[in-house]
Amino acid sequence: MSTKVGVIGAGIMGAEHARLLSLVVSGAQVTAVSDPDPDRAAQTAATCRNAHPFANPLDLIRDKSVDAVLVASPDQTHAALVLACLEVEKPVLCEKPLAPSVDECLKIIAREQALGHRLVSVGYMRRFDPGYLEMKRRLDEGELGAALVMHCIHRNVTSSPFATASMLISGSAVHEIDVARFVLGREVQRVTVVTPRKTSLAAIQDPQIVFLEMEDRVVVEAEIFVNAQYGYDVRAELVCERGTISLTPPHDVTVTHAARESFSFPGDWRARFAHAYRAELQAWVDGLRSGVSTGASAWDGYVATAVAEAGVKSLASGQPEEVKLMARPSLYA
Ligand code: ISE
Repeated sequence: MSTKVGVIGAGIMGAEHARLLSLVVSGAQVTAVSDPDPDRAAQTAATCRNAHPFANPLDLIRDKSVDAVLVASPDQTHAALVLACLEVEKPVLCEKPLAPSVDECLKIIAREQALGHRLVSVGYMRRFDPGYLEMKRRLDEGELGAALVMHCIHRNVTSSPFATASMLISGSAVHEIDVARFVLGREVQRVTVVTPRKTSLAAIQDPQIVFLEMEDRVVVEAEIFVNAQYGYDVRAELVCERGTISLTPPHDVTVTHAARESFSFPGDWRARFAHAYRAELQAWVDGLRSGVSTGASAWDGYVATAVAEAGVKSLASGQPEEVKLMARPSLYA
């Protein structure tokens, strides 16, 4: 019997998750799709063989045809929807961020702790990307010595017309924050956001450089540039005591032509992280069946939001900002 999944939100990511769950992931079936736009809900539901469209996500969460929920609605709706899933004790995979504010994340953690078992996963999909996994494996192996510095690049083609300067941190740099914690196995203690000359091609402060001071004085330096024009480009290099580990550009072919060698960049994260999204969903569905939680937990979601909040504060103050975390509850040990 397949796990019956309800997908909330039929925008770019909701439609993509629904497609992957129906056509690529094994052991799952999308039985319900909700979106405030009835046409969008119906369209995505139709791609999932007999899924029912819903207008109200709370009805979807409570419906008997749904065993587990995937939340891919706008960020500000995440906390209420995840809490509604916990209310009826249904597992939920929430797209990043878990919630835009620390207070909302803490409510989720308190509720999950009261239930005494983990039901919440957060869609930080880079944890399933083969490149970052190999980077972590090689670091943990120990041959290269301790990690000292991590250089990251995160470039999008263009940002949405509604983007704000703080969204570079809360929407994009959160991935660097989460993956740095994942690879390095250390927490962030201080965040500083530096604002270089801004591109004339956007109204907001873009690019931004985010410095994360981690435990043991490991430093992560991430360039976030969301109007880079030329393509979606994510890079990382980890500098260790006896060598470096870099992600290699994940293109399938390099073309030589007319005295040039070239390759193409993807247009956005869906193509760049296609493998990661598939692996993340498969691991979630397998975990639901075996009872083992995988991927980023509600705790990881809370930490990423807490660090991002400090980053947004630093963007405004121009100063380094401390990250203060609550003690890690035993549920997330
Ligand atoms: C977007 O929301 C994502 O999550 C992408 O992974 C990220 O690269 C992009 O910058 C965000 O806007």
